[in-house]
Amino acid sequence: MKLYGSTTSPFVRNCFLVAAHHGLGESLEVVRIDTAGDRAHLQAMNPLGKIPVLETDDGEMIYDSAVICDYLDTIGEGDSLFVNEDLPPWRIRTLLALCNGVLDACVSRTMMRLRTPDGEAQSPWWMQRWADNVATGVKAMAASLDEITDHKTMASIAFVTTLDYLDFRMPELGWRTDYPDMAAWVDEQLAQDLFKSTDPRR
Ligand SMILES: N[C@@H](CCC(=O)N[C@@H](CS)C(=O)NCC(=O)O)C(=O)O
Repeated sequence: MKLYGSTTSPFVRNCFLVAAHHGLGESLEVVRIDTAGDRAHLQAMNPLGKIPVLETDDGEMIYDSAVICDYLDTIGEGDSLFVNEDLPPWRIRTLLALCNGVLDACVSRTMMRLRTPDGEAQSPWWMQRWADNVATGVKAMAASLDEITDHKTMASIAFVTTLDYLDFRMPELGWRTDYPDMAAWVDEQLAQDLFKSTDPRR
């Protein structure tokens, strides 16, 4: 299998962490792709032009990241990350959607900032809208923290990758000050080898 992506993408990181949980790391070749430069190549695999894309050994292209995570979970050998005695599967998927929505807003904001560094072509309205979406999303994550800390699930993985991405790309948000309990839990998780080896700053 090939996972097309980049080391900075939190969506790719989620997929990689699911694969690693299931002992699929060896059978997964990670192929770096530049979303701006390799656009035609990427669109041929995913018409939406986004990473990650998973190419299965049968040549099937799977996107987006939530679907890739689901797929890897079904072929893996470890305990399912979408099945848990305390959290129904729909709740795990809703919390994953919450995290991915926060990431969508943060990624859009980051792309706008990086592509228009002088700020001239930026839309202040959209920059504010994305910042609001991130803030209300993180507030909802903090309110759900007790649901996810006791078990390793897709939701707990997504909480960590999402909040670490905010530290990386939007440090001015200051979520750690507003939610110290969540920050303490995230730091415990980030000390684990798998999170360390997938740090987007590396
Ligand atoms: N909903 C998608 C989001 C993926 C996404 O936004 N990926 C970004 C990189 S982090 C991307 O490929 N952006 C390129 C573009 O939009 O042109 C998923 O979960 O896979």
